[in-house]
Amino acid sequence: MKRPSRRALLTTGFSAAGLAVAARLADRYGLIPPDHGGLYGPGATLTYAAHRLLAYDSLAREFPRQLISARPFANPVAPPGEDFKRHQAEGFTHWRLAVDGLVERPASLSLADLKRLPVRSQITQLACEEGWSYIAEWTGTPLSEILDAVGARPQARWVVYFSMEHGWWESIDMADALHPQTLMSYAMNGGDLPVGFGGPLRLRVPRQLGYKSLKFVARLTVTDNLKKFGKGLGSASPEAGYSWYAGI
Ligand SMILES: Nc1nc2c(c(=O)[nH]1)N[C@H]1C(S)=C(S)[C@@H](COP(=O)(O)O)O[C@H]1N2
Ligand SMILES: [Mo]
Repeated sequence: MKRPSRRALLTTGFSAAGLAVAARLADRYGLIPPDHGGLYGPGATLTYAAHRLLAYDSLAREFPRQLISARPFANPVAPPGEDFKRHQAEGFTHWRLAVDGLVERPASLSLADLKRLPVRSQITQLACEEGWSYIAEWTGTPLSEILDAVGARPQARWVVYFSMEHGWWESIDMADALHPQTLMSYAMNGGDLPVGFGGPLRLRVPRQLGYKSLKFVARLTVTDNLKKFGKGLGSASPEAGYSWYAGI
């Protein structure tokens, strides 16, 4: 993807008159979020485009070990279905992460396969849109390593990811997909990732609000077109009234 210059946005400015120009610029550089329609569309576009233009590579804050929350809060999830319970009883040895779409070598990766790829740990904050947050250490495979391993094609623009929990799916752009802090995490605070926190596998996207950090991830699809998924808004969140892009 072609990267626009900082100057292009800065000289446009954020004035009301600038809004239309900014929208045109955003369009030209592919900076339109999938949920750009409707009442909040222009605001969502401006936020997303500004983040990508001004802070494409920015890092989420990482914290010292002593700030790890003693009692992290696990948001309740739907009761697990029979499939999930079976996986849990088997110690997740048959859990697979399917990787498909615009890739050279579609794959089905076990936790052991993932653990053979390069590993990264980081201490970051998970913030829910409802106002609470906690800090924890997450360990896992950078999503970029998975995309490398399967050979993501150059047309790739988004990564769509699906939870085993019904109705939960999300997507991110390549800026977040290839970002060094975006981890397919299988461990938390030094142990296996607990089921309450999304174990065995959770995508941690620390530059965005908690709802983008999907729990129980079982499939990734690389695509150049989000219109093909759900209602075409990029993820389940905008279908429920939350913005697709939740950068912090
Ligand atoms: N599969 C699944 N993923 C999910 C959720 C969920 O209910 N189901 N909740 C999301 C929301 S809204 C938040 S804020 C975080 C909460 O993460 P936590 O349970 O580690 O606090 O997980 C996100 N991922
Ligand atoms: Mo949340």
